[in-house]
This record gives sequence, structure tokens and C-alpha cells, in this order.
Amino acid sequence: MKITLISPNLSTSDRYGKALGKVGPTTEPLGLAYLASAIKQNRNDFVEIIDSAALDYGEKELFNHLKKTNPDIIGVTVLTPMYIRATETINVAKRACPNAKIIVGGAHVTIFPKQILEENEKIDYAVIGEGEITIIELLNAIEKNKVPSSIKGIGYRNKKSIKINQLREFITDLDIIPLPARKLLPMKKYKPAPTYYNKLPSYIMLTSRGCPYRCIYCSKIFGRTYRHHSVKRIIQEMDILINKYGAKEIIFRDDTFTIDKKFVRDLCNEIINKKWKIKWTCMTRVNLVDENLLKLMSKAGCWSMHYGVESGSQRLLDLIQKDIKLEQAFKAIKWTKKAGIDVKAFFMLGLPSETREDSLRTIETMKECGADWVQVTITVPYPGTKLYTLAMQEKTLRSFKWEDYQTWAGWSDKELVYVTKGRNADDLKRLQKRAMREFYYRPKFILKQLLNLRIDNFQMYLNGAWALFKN
Ligand code: B12
Ligand code: SF4
Repeated sequence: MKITLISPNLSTSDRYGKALGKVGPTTEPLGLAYLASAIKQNRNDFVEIIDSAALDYGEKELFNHLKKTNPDIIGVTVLTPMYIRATETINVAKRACPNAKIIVGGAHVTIFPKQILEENEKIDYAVIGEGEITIIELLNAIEKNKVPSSIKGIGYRNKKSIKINQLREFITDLDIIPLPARKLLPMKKYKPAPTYYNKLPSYIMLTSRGCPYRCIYCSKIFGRTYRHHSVKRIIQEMDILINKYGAKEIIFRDDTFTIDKKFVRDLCNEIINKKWKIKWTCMTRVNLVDENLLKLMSKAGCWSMHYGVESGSQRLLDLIQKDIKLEQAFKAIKWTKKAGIDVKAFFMLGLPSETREDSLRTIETMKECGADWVQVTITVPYPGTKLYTLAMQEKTLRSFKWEDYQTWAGWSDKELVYVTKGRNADDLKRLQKRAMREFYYRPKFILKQLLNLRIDNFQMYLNGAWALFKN
């Protein structure tokens, strides 16, 4: 069969507004690359990936492309804010290839499999959760014209009714999944956000899936059980990124990179043994690092760590079940800096019951915590999270238009999806900009960046500074 997997074109200006959109990231849709390699390993199909955002495909380009390939199966990945773009993509796909079967998957489908099938008759199958095993079983069934009633982890139409099958267990041994098929992606087109890299090419990679923590705003589509690849397999993937794609940097996009410290130590030691010049960054929690681990990570090439600090109010940290203390955050940032690693801290404004004073406290904490970079987003209750349930109960959700579910609304003309009681949307939007300006326009910050300035990062800083200035 011929299979085309598509990531819809939700552009950076759609996501971050016009000014910030210019420096927004275009990164690899790894989920589709994992699916493609699983299909290639198990079946003799032709598989291609269209990353519409990276290729900047409009409807015309997508239509012409699909008309030419004429696939039997079209798979579309869907995150919540790209739902409308995914619907447009499916409409174009059906116009170009009326007989193709449409399969959808991704976070939004995992949360709403039934609704999606109800809302869009053009969709034949919804894949729930991890897709690598499910897609093979589903393709086998489609090829044999069988009703997929016994395939775990799918939703489908049976005559006039919609069936949601039993859920599939998460994959325990991640190494059984083949390496993602990056050769099907336009690798030269990818560029992370400015604060995620120093040198290009910089590519994303995952070492694990799942997170045992319970933050109420998080869509944990890969469950609570943490699973990681073997060090051998990770080194093999890094080797490909470095030697085949010329990566100068790697961004480990795991939800929580240092859950298993022994594993991270083993990985760092192996990277050091390799004597690679590769630099890398990762994301983790402030309660999951210590001084020795950070020193080793620095020695292995880690140049930047990203921590979710979220709020300057301990009351709010407890309320969102972040399970960290503010002092822990300050300590972790201090240790990280001491180990020679830059820190980027994530903060949220507009948490449930957050007062204006709390917001201002968060902005002060941003400046006091010692981070080199910060990211300040406005709270969005994504469906499937505890926060979404809470907002539904409180009746504080203001929009069910999924395209509004963006955390950078302060930078665009988008409506805020959620405003906690007693707060005002315009004020929250203003505070999001003010937070960034107050942090990045400090003389201390500017001086440090001027001292760090090199030809290869000059443009990056210029773009970032211009985006802030214009707003
Ligand atoms: C890297 C990343 C990004 C990158 C983009 C990556 C990309 N190009 O896809 C950047 C930084 C740009 C990004 C941005 C955003 N992200 Co993000 N991101 C991630 C992250 C950390 C990893 C994604 C990944 O590669 N996963 C690994 C692969 C294997 O998983 P996957 O893509 O889900 O694919 C698997 C299955 O879902 C399924 N599947 C997926 N698609 C399909 C399609 C078919 C046909 C089939 C059969 C199966 C299938 O099979 C795949 C293999 O198992 C995830 C968290 C996570 N752990 O997944 C969050 C996550 C996906 N992001 C999230 C969010 C909220 C956002 C933003 C909206 C945030 C914002 N600023 O507003 C934006 C939206 C961007 C957009 N394009 O719409 C949420 C999604 C919630 C939701 N309801 O949609 C997640 C789950 C984080 C979280 N824990 O809450 N993100
Ligand atoms: S926000 Fe991070 S630490 Fe919290 S549950 Fe989600 S992945 Fe885990």
C-alpha cells in the first residue's frame, strides 16, 4: 500500500503571534517518524511524511502533492490547537484522493477519539495513545478488509455506529521501536526557538516516555509509567544525528529527563567516552537534580537545562500539584549555574485563583531566581487534564474553539481560553508581555548577552530582541 503521514501546517505565527512567530520553532514531528519506521520494519509499503509546517505547504501544494502520490492511506497527526488545520488537511486529502482511508492520531485524538469520529465523517480510524504497534495491526486489517474489532487502541466506524476498542497497554521495552525515520523528514528545514540552541543544526530526540508526576495542567498522553531506551540505543541515535545529519546540538525533549539518575549518569559517561563535541539540552524538574549529577551532565556536553518553576507563589505550586518547593527551584538553579550550565525557567501566569499580586510575585521570582532565560506562558487548560475538569466545573472556560488553545495568546490577537475568577483577560495578556520585557530588558541580561555574542548567534538575538521591542 501507499501511505502518506501528514503533520498539518500550524504556522509559527498561528502559534506565537506575528512578531514572536518570526523566532518560533519548526521542529521535527518525531511521532510520525516513529510510525513510518515501524511501518517500514513490518510491512512492504511505500511511506512518506509531509511536514506541512516545515515545507510551508498551503492547500494547493498539499493537494498537488497528494494527487501525485495518490496514497491508499493518509495519516494525520493532531494536537489540540491544530485541530482546525487538521480538519482542513483532511478535506484537501479527501478531495485529492477520495478513496484513501483517513487515520488520525496524536494527543488530541487520544483525548477525544469518539468526538473526533463523530465530528468528521471523513475520518475512518482514530488511533489512541502510542501508535507504533497499533498502526501495523490496523494496516494489516485494512488490507484484508477486516473489521478491526479486536485491535486495541483504536476507534472506528462500524456501519452507522462508532466503536472505541479496549485501550492498548504502553510499550514497556522502548527499544523494540525502530529508530525514527528522519530520512523522510526535511531535516534541513528545522530550527528550534532561539533560546534552545547556540549552534545549528540542532535536532530533537527522545530518550524516554511517561512521567510519574501529577501536575494538573499536563496532558500526560504517555501515562505515568516512566520508560527509557537503553544507553546503547540512545548512543546509536545520537551517532546518526551527529554523523549523518551534522548535528552540533541535540535537544532531549523528554518530559522529565532526570527521573532515573543512574540512567542519566550511564548515558553521560558513554557520551564522554565517545569524545563527541556535541552540546545538548534537556528538560527536567528541580527536585530531580543534584550537584554531582549536574557536574557530570556538564562534562558530557549539557549546556542548558530547562526547569518548570511555574509560579512565584508556593500556594499556587501546591494547588497545581507541582510537588516542588520554591527553595528547591532556587537551589537547583544555583547548582546548575555552578556546574557551568545555563538555565531556562518556565513560568505560568493566570493559574486557578491567581491574584494580580501573585502574578507580580511570579514576575519578581523570574528575575530573582538566577535563570538565564525564561519563558512565560498563559495557563491553558488542555482537554484531558485535571485543570480542564476544574475549569469546566468552575465554568471558567471561555472558548471551545481549539485554535484558541495556545499559551502565547498575549502575543497574538487570540482570545484567552481561560481566565480565573476575578481576573481580566487583557491584564493577563499585558502581564505576559511585561514579564518578558522586564526580564530581557534588564541591563544585567543585555550586558551578559553582549559579552556572549558571536557571529553565529547574532541573528538569533537580534530576532528575539526585535520581537520583544515590536510588542
Ligand atoms: C516536542 C514537542 C513540541 C514541539 C513540536 C514537535 C512537533 N513538531 O510535533 C514544539 C516545541 C514546537 C511544541 C509545541 C507545542 N506543543 Co508540544 N510537545 C512536544 C513533546 C515534548 C514531544 C512530542 C513528541 O515528539 N513526542 C513523541 C512522539 C513519539 O509522540 P507523538 O508525537 O504523540 O506521537 C505518537 C502518538 O501520539 C501517535 N500518533 C501521533 N500522531 C499520529 C498520527 C497517526 C496517523 C497515528 C496512527 C498515530 C499518531 O503515535 C506516535 C508514536 O507513538 C510533547 C510531549 C510528549 N511527551 O509527547 C509535547 C506536547 C505534544 N505539546 C503539547 C502542547 C500543548 C504544545 C503547544 C500547544 C504549546 C503551546 N506553546 O501553545 C504547542 C503546539 C504546537 C503545534 N504544532 O501545534 C501537549 C499537547 C496537548 C494537546 N492536547 O494537544 C504535549 C502532549 C505536552 C504536554 N504534556 O502537555 N511541542
Ligand atoms: S508537567 Fe512535567 S513533571 Fe508535571 S506531570 Fe507533566 S511531564 Fe510530568
